[in-house]
Amino acid sequence: MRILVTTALLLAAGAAFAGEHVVSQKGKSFQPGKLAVKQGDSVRFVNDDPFAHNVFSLSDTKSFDLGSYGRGLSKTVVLDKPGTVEVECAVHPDMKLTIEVRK
Ligand SMILES: [Cu+2]
Repeated sequence: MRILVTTALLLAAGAAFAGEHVVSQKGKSFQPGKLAVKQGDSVRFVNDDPFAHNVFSLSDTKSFDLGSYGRGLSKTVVLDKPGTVEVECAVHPDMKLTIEVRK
């Protein structure tokens, strides 16, 4: 499910086939809560709540920590390996997102 492909990002990155997906953090949940992307795609996490969220994953497929940031801000991660990535928020333990990265 490809949410959004930003032409400007593709031009800037020089990666003709990589897509960008956008996940919103709203109402203390990731929206959508499940996402399928292609290997090499990026996911941008936008904080649409009036308080800070965190984004991290301890998955073998992709381990990362984007830190905590407030309303209106976003950070991006590139998913360069196929597999399953479980994304969480350190501030709100109930927030979970599963990303399936396909070859
Ligand atoms: Cu949160």
